[in-house]
Amino acid sequence: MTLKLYAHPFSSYSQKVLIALYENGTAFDFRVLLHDDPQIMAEFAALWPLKRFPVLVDAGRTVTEATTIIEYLGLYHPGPVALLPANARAALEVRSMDRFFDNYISTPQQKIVYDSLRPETERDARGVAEARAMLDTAYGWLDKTMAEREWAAGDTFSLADCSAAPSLFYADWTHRIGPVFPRVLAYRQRLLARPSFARAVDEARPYRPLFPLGAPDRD
Ligand SMILES: N[C@@H](CCC(=O)N[C@@H](CS)C(=O)NCC(=O)O)C(=O)O
Repeated sequence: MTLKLYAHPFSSYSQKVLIALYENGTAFDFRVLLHDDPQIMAEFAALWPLKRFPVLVDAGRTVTEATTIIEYLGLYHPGPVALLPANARAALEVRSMDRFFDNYISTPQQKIVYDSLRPETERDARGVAEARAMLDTAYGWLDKTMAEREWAAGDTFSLADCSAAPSLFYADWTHRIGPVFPRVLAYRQRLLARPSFARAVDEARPYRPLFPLGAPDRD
């Protein structure tokens, strides 16, 4: 039975799962969420009324939330690249870094982008300022944390890097990572060079005009 992934190539949380699938060469049916495809949109809405993507369907079982999907793939469809260490103590660091990228990079980044889609009169200037401040604090913490690390949790590419790659990619577009954070910039470049993420970035290129803040002319 083929895995089905309801997702969009330009979406950061979709890319997080795509990286995991590409790392392991896992076959799946990419159900691309396009508003002009009512069939797929209706399937998706029926699966997950909260309408946040990606969503994975495996033999009738629906799995939501990018982190859970990646853990699920590791348990039920493992490939050559284990994205969570078998050792439970080592796995804690991976999970902790995964939460960091979701909560303190992606969440404020999305806040800024979603705010820009609101009518001027409904914008939340204070919330956006707080999101920018959180990103600066998160960049600073990450810059120190990456001093001795190649990947987010140490020497091995993991779930945390699947989270880091799209979150830092779009965070830089939204609230630029300045030269005062050289290790974050270098880590972002390492992620861009990873073939699984490079493929996700390439597949998303046609959608760059959709970026609400205006996509810069660079990766
Ligand atoms: N906590 C969810 C977040 C997923 C998420 O925010 N997905 C975005 C796309 S990157 C989405 O569904 N956006 C649609 C919307 O906000 O209406 C996860 O980890 O999968």
